Amino acid sequence: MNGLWFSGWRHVFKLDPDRELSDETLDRICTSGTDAVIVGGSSGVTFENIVDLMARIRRYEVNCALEVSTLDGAVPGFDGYFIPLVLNTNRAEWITGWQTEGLKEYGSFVPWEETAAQGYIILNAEATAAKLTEAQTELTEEELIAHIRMADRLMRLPVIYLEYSGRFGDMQLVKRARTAIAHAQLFYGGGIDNAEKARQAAEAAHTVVVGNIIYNDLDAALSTVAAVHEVAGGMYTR
Ligand code: 1GP
Repeated sequence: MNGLWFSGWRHVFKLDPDRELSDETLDRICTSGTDAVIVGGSSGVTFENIVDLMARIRRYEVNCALEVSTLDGAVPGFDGYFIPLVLNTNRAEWITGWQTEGLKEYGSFVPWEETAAQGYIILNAEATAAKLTEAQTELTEEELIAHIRMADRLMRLPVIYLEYSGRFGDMQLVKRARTAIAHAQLFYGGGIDNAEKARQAAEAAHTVVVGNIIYNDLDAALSTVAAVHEVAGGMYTR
């Protein structure tokens, strides 16, 4: 893989700082055997609710990263930081605009060794992130592959994130996207609500992100950990 701090991650739970999570649920998530917990969300994210959630996760040994998606959401104390760049939007502020604003303010404090850009390609028009960023979600396969090559070959982004948040995506398309990648680590997220979907996603992408189901059916969410690890054990050597 790429030798970066997240390169071994196959299964990730994504927790939304704007949603309630009991101590018991958090305990089961953090001790589930997942490779990491990512804190991130598309709305209602504040410095305070990120700090609160981070402090609770920090009681556990699990890797914990923050997806920084707002200017005041850069909270110190995580193991790693992801900076999303939305690639399939015409709104420049979501590609490099807000990110540059953030660097104007916090650029001297960024822990660069533990910070990585994510090239987001949002493919579900109903996702909050798609609406917020006015993402062009209806991509043909040819257009998707062009975005992949832009991210992977030209921009050399370490992560490409195919985001279907809220809906299970087209795994054949995800697989074809993966085969077009030479360097980046492919994250897939969206609509994984059982072990079978987790298994399919693990066969298609390098890293599988499970979010919403944590809040609706914890046992189903927990079942995705073993499903991904069964598929992913030694599958990718790059
Ligand atoms: C959201 O990709 C993640 O950013 C996971 O999606 O919430 O649909 O599981 P779900």
